[in-house]
Amino acid sequence: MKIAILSLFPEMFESFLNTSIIGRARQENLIDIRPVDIRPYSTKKHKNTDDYPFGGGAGMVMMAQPIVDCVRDMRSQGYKGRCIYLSPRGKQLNQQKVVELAQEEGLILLCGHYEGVDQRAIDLVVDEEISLGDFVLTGGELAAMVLTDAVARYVPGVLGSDESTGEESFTDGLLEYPQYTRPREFEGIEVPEVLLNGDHAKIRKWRREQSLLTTLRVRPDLFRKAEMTPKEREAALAAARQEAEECY
Ligand code: 4G1
Repeated sequence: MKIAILSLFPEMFESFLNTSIIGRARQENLIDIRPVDIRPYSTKKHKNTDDYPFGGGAGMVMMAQPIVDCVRDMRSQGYKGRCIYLSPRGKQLNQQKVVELAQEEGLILLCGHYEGVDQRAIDLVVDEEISLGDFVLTGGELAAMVLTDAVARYVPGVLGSDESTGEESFTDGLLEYPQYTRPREFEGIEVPEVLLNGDHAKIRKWRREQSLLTTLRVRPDLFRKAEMTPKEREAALAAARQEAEECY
């Protein structure tokens, strides 16, 4: 998979690209992630990339010309697939969209800065706008890193057999059960007994119950959609009821 990330601040991607699973996948040539500086594409004398907004208002707008020329140059260099503008105007990213994007041959990600980009660049070269959520960011770079990280995990070979995409319970629409490592006791808090006994059927059952109960407690919207047996559903609801009663 080839991903070009177009930005006015390509240096922001340095540690992301060279660390952990993404760093290893790049070294092994499983993914080609290239941060691309938009500035050299400006035809202005001083390589300006932003200008004042027509109609007035605060801040600056990224000019269409350097962006459009940069995207077209990436196309000529074999960067295929959808061009995505990370933008608060897009639909919110979710795991279904991540899996869909991972099927593309490649991606061109455009990161906005300041007040965003001239609408004509969007009209000319952007296929889709995607948002991380409803909050204010300084730029789209962090959003592009989040999207790239999530998509790269689905590229064959990027995850080791120990890190498969199915293991996270999110695949079944549930949150994860609590995890513990050594020592067995920390600041007076013991690791739950069931995890120490080596009874794997019992451990599986406990983890499933914990996933269901945590999901019900903090994300009732996910709980309602998740697949479970009527027994599991009743047990989680009973445990939550019990907890609620303990408040009195
Ligand atoms: C209006 C958030 C503006 C922000 C309303 C999530 C946010 C890109 C994202 C903004 C950005 C809201 C994102 C805002 C983002 C141009 C440059 C847009 C930065 C910019 C809720 C600033 N997911 N924000 N505007 O944050 O790029 O992808």
